[in-house]
Amino acid sequence: MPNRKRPLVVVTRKLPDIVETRMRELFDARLNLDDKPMSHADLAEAARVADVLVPTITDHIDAAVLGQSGEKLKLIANFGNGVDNIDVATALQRGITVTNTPGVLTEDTADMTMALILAVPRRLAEGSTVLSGDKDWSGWTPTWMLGHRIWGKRLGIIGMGRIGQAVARRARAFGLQIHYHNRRRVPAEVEEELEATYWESLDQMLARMDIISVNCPHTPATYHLLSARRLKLMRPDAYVVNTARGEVIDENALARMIEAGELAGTGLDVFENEPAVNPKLVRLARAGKVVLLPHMGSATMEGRIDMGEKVIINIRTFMDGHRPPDRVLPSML
Ligand code: 8YV
Repeated sequence: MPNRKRPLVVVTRKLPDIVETRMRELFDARLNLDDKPMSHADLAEAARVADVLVPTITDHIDAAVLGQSGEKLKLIANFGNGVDNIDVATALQRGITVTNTPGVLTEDTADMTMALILAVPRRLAEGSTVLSGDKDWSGWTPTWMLGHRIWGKRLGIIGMGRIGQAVARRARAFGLQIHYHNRRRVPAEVEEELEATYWESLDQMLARMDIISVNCPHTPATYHLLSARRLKLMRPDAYVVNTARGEVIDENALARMIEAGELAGTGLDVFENEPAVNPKLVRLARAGKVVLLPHMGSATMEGRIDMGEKVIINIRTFMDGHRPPDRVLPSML
């Protein structure tokens, strides 16, 4: 950017080298090379001095942090799709634009969702420990390690946006019948392509599904959408998979019900209080009843580089005086 002052861009976590290098070329980029999570006070200081803040899911950009923001901070370019780590309403009120990185983690997250849909009923994680454990394998028997078939079962997708649709496409190839609940019904051609059945009532869908996949964002409206009451509507032989946000499910109620045999199992990539994981869930994972992953849904090198590219495009466009492509609008919250 010749003859132009480079914006001070504070990046809160370590990003792939290629992304950081490009940021250094384009901006006065303050990087976090040792990847130590920033404290609330560090974030407030970053908001005070930066022109642009690049946070991730691990940074809580709340009203207190935003309250410290200086005159300069005009853009928060989130490195991530979900923006529930940011108090977007307060940011917008303060005239700060917020952007995210949609689209580039759709396929990776859908792959991980499908992996959990397979792993839980087919006992993949449990089986893989048999050969890596201390005991010798006693050999094949006709009645050992029996899971459940997924072909021909019903999958209920909560949140039929980009990721939900990508999950549906994969699931169809595995012989699952697609059902969904969404704020709005998707266009008829999408329903036709996916042979998807729409349920306006989440309660009614839950009671009829073999597997539920959570693919909606965490917003005030979706907090504990799968509440204890709703989980009780599900059949005891049904499974729940979540690669979206932990907050969408009442985790305690879910763990309690699996422990009590009121639900067949769950595969979770996200948790209500990350990085803390409900001890009941950890116990169930040790007993082979649930599959837990440490928020890996979008963790591919390609995906992270694409996310970085999106962040850079959002910052550059904004600095050039245009509307960045991935603005977060109040209607999306
Ligand atoms: C990202 C995610 O890795 O983008 C999202 O919403 O949940 C993740 O998979 C994370 O948000 C990075 O900030």
